[in-house]
Amino acid sequence: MKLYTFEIAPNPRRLKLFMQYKGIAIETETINIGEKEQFAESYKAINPSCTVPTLVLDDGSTLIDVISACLYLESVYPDKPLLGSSPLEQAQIVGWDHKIFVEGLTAVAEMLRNRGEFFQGRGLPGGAEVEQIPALIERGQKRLQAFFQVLEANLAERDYLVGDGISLADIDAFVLCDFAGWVKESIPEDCTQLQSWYQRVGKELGE
Ligand SMILES: N[C@@H](CCC(=O)N[C@@H](CS)C(=O)NCC(=O)O)C(=O)O
Repeated sequence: MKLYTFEIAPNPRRLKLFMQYKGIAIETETINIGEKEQFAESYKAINPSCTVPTLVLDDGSTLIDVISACLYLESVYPDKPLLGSSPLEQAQIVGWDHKIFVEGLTAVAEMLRNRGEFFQGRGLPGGAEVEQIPALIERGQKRLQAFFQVLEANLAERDYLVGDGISLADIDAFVLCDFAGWVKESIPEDCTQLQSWYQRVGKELGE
């Protein structure tokens, strides 16, 4: 197996924390998206979407989404499960993963990508030419703030988003809280449950 990634970017970081917690080590090559290396022909041949991470399996199959890489790795490395231990938990974790990606990570990405020179003509990740739409900055901010409140409400009576222990859902939400800092947003002061969850989960992840 070989992993192509850029660990400080949010989606690669979700996978990094997942592997770190489970103690999985895979041959890794850095694709520096800050230097636009994802657009090199050699990488495009591996992942035509020009996004990171990409996990290439021994038979040459490629997994280009964090959730698919995590599902695969959880099957191959079942110790320290992060995708639930019952059908219900598994379903809830995948549900959170989807929600956090759409309502949280995408909200921050909208704020980040629709301003500034670096993302000009790159309103969406990957190779498609998409002009910036500044109105999306405000929409992203509102969406993120609303989502922080959703997380807060769900953590009011529980220590983790799903079940009794840490899961990919917590990793996704943890990465989201840090990614928000890229657009100068942070966990709101009134989200006290989310604040203490963030501290606890960070320690558990060794971050
Ligand atoms: N569907 C992918 C999304 C991956 C993604 O959007 N990665 C971003 C980094 S966080 C990227 O590669 N961006 C490339 C770009 O900005 O052109 C996943 O779930 O892993």
